[in-house]
Amino acid sequence: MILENRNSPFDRLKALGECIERKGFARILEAHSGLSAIIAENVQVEKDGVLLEYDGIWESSLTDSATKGLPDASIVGNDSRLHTINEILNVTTKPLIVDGDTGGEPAQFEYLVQGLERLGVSAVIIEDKVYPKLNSLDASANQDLEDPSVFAEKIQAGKEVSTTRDFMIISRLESLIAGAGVADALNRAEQYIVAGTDGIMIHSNKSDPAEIFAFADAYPALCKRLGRSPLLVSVPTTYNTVSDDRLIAHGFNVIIHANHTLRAAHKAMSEVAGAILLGGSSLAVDEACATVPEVFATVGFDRITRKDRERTEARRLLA
Ligand code: SPV
Ligand code: MG
Repeated sequence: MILENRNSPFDRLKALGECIERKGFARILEAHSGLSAIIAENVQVEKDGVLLEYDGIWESSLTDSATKGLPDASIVGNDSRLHTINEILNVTTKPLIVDGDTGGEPAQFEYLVQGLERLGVSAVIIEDKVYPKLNSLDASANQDLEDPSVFAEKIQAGKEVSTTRDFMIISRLESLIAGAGVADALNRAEQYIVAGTDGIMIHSNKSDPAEIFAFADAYPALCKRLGRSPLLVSVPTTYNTVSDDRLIAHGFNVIIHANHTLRAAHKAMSEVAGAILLGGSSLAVDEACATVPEVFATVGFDRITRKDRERTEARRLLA
């Protein structure tokens, strides 16, 4: 299944833009490993007679770090992140959006853009905080904003080294995370749009979506004034009383469910580990676990054994 569904890096890269062109939006799920990416790629559910699936995958700094047992605090470097990105690309075909943290210095960002584009990643999102950044979901953490003109230069530097028209550099506004308000976010969005950004992600760690909607509702007029309409991106982790459909109605083109496979795995692993101790055997957790054949099938082990049998049979017939 996995080896047989290959697409070229360039076809994958373009597929995110093509999806948004076709449907108006893309719904994205986080992955932090090959296995979680296979699940994000393949999950399908039927609702009201319509088959639903994700349009792409988010490679998150939070969940990539957490998978390695490390905090999301600029500790896991690009080489390690690229390792995870490769792991995901190796076993999937859907578009990948990479969380580029702050992007680092402009020269570092140039190399990141070049590397991601070559691999067939569709977009990188970088945030306008100063290095070293701390995860945005901790309201008690320092969330120092970058000077917007410095950030705009970094966007420009990335756009200059990008060689395809399809690779997207998306600017992530951290104004609401830093408590600087919607007006600051709109002001920064203007500078990043002028610098050539392909998208704007407006982030919030509040459960109330009021600021997100205030920004989204003011965004079309800003785009009209500037003569360009970069994509609008939402990460509704904390304001998830709002449905994807409502975000789409407010003009969002990309919706990223940014950490849920890792959080689900974290909870399931903790519960199963405790239940084995409590039960004195693993019998009681069988229901909570995928079977070994299910794991084999998910990662393509069946294919290996089938090919092996076919080769043995072919050799036997020749003998
Ligand atoms: C991530 O998933 O790493 C993100 C989104 O950057 S958030 O954790 O909400 O900051
Ligand atoms: Mg992140």
